[in-house]
This record gives sequence, C-alpha cells and structure tokens, in this order.
Amino acid sequence: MNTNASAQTSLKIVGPALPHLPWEDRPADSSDVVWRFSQNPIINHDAIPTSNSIFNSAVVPFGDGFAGVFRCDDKRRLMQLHSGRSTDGLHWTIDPDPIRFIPDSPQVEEISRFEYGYDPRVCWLEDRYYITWCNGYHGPTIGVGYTYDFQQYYQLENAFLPFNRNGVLFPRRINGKYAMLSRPSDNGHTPFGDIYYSESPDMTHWGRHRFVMGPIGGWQATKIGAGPTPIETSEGWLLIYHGVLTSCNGFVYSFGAALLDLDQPWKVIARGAPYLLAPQAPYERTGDVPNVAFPCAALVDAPTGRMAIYYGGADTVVCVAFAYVNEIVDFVKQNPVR
Ligand code: BMA
Repeated sequence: MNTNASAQTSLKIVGPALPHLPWEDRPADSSDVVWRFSQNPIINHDAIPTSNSIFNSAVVPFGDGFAGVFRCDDKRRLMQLHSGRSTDGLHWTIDPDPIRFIPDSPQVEEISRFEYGYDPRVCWLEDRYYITWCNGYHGPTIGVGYTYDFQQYYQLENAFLPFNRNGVLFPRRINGKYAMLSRPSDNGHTPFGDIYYSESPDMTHWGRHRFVMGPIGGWQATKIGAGPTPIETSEGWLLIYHGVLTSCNGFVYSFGAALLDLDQPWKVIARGAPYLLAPQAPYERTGDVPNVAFPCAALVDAPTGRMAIYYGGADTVVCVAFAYVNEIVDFVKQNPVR
C-alpha cells in the first residue's frame, strides 16, 4: 500500500485548488495522520532584526504565492503583528515594521490605539481578507480588521467585550450571517476555556451566542480554542483546535480536530479523542514557553485534500505539519470522544 496516497473517500472539500501548497509526503516509517515538515522550524525567532520570537501566525494563498500576518514579539517583549509574503509558503519575507491598522470609521478611531496584538487568524471571506486577533483593549478581546493587499490594513469594532481570545471566522456566511468561534477568558493565563459560536449581520454587532464545546480531560483537560479557519467538507466543518493540559510543569498545548454541523456549527458531530499533534519535537518542547504547539492557519488543496497546518512552536518559532483532510475526518469519526 502506498502510505502517501490519501485514503479512498467520497468526502468533498469546499475550496480552491492549491496545487503549489507546501508539501512533503508522509515519511515511509510513519502512520501518523499529521506529520511534521522535516525542515521545521520554517521561521526562526530572529527572522527580523527587532524580533524576540515569531510564532502563532496565519497564512493564506495570495496572488501567485502566499501572504500572512505574523505574531512577532519584539525585543521589548511587546506583542506585535507584522505582514509577510512568500512565493512557496515556506520561505517568508516579513515586513520589519508592525501593522498599524487604519480605523474603518470615525467610531473605530476611538478604540484603535494599538496596545498589543497576538495570535492572528486570516480568512478570505467574500471580497477581502479578514484578520481576527487577540487585541489589547482594557484586557484581551477579539480585534477584527481586513486587508485587500497585505499592505494597508483596516480595523473594525472589536467583536466582543474583554476578556476573549481565539476569535476564528468561518469562511462564508452561515444562514445569511457572518459567523465566529471564540473563547471567553480572563485577563491572565486563563485556567478555563470553552469554544462558543456567535453570529453577526454586519461584522460589527455579534450575538446569538451558542456553546460549542468545552474541555473534557487528557490533552484537552484545562481549556480549548479554535485554531485555523474551519474547513468546509461534505461531512461538516472540520475544526482544528488546540487543547491544554495542566502538567506539573505548567500548560501543555496540543491540537486535535472535531467536525461541526454545516448549518448549526455549535452542534458537534464528532470530536477526536486522541490529539493529532502534541509538543514532542525539540522546537515545540524548548523555547520561551516550553511544550506548545499552537495552530493558527491551514492551507488546503481541495481536489487532493492535501493540507499544510501552520503552528507556533514553544512560543518561539513558526512550524508546518502536513495531513490529508479526508484522513483527519476519518480519524475523528473513528476515534471519537464518547
Ligand atoms: C496562550 C496564548 C498563546 C500562547 C500560549 C502558550 O494564552 O498567549 O499565544 O502560545 O498561551 O504560552
């Protein structure tokens, strides 16, 4: 059997063809559903002169190549967002100047003083790239902005009151509304955290909040949070999410997957019991915050189901792992939380 072929499936993936996405076949001696890029990390902590660390970052297809928003903690240890471009998705040129959002309206100007920004997500939705991030406004909440060109960025109202983290947009309207997952939190190193669903008619007013899922034990015992933009499939939305375990040595961040109902995404169809990837490589175990694998983006080639997951390693570097969407869906269905 060719272990590099994706499993036979009738799964349909909604999305563009992306034949040039970064890719490396599964190692011959591996049966893992998610496998690491052999050249990890792809971005080192000092990729720009001012950076202490670059991690938890989001990328999308853009033009002939790729673009993204990167979390760069600077040498003052302030958390900044930077724009980046790449032709192959692996070698990145990161703008040395941080993003400064332009208020989209006079009302937004009132809240637009940049305190800090981290853990960005980027989502192509209708006609532009939306950015959501953890935005400092009297504590962490979900900042929302957009760009057309990854040069000028515009800011909208924060989606929620503090405290909230891990705001992740769905890539299309659901039942006519914009839709977002988020994780209400506290002002510190939150020891709890459930994923909620919220909707909006206009990307400004968010409501009709619904509980999606919470921590359940093991690698996802303490808190969970949505990762990359959910991937639409004929079996439901495939959500990759991080889960946190509290060990004697502090938090351990791994990631796994769940399938959410297409029309009512707060309904969980299946949730994988085992993790897909836990911090086991040296660059996930050692860094500014040890034992962290934190996914913020995924590139998918819809016709083949090949997928490149971008995640931060140990709050220090950017890494990539590969998978087939249909294999993750099968894995979740075959190894569900009961
Ligand atoms: C979370 C966020 C992430 C970080 C993680 C581990 O609360 O701050 O950016 O990767 O902690 O430190």
